[in-house]
Amino acid sequence: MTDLQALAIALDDAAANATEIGQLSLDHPALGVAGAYRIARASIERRIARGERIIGIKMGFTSRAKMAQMGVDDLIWGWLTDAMMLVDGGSVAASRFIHPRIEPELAVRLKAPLVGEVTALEAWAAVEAVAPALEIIDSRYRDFRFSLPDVVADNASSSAFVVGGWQAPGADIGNLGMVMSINGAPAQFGSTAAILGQPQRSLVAAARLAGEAGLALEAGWTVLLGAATPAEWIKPGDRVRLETESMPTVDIAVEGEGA
Ligand code: OOG
Ligand code: MG
Repeated sequence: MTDLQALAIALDDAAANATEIGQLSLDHPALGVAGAYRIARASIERRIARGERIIGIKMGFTSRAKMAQMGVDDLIWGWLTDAMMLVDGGSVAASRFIHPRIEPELAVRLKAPLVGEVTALEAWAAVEAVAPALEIIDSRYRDFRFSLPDVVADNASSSAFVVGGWQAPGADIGNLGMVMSINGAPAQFGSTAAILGQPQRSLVAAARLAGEAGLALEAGWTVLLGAATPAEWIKPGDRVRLETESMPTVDIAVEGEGA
């Protein structure tokens, strides 16, 4: 088997320098999903060594639209660090990214740990607050193309995210309309129901997948539940706004040359 640490360094360098690399699976066809999660973990350890802090996880491919767009049909997860978190209403430099895309999501913040097999009711009881969110994904692979082990090793394309105003988890979040606009023009329309039919299921899946990796979702963590629509490309000068039924608006601007 190849040296997983060397692959983790290649991916971490690509992310840190915003430079693309070739798909790992082309040169390492024996790389499986388990090895890929070890690569993701090792690349996050490098971020932690540089002073970043883990603040939660993100779920990927929880909607049919995303699976179809990327040609992958398994749920995946990745790590979130404090350095990925942007300020609602603020901006982010385009130079941080290789070929960024944005997608509408829901985020939850936990008040109690969750681990392994839990029911939706148990999962929801651990939620302190829920919020609309925009996730900026940026695959480190050329042309944004990957296999399942590739994208898992690349920390599920995690790059940046912005969370809107936190709400009490009392309201029914199962079928909230979402409109994501770029520069004032609606680009994607969807519903939170697109997230596994009911976004609470994404939190159940997050607890299960984390448990399989020997981890607990921790109190205080943020979990991104996955995109409700396909992702949209973004470029310098763009301002992206997400309107979610019965929730506050969240928005972010992309700064840089061309703006
Ligand atoms: C992988 C990440 C998928 C989601 O919300 O489904 C994801 C990718 O599409 O590059 O974040
Ligand atoms: Mg996402």
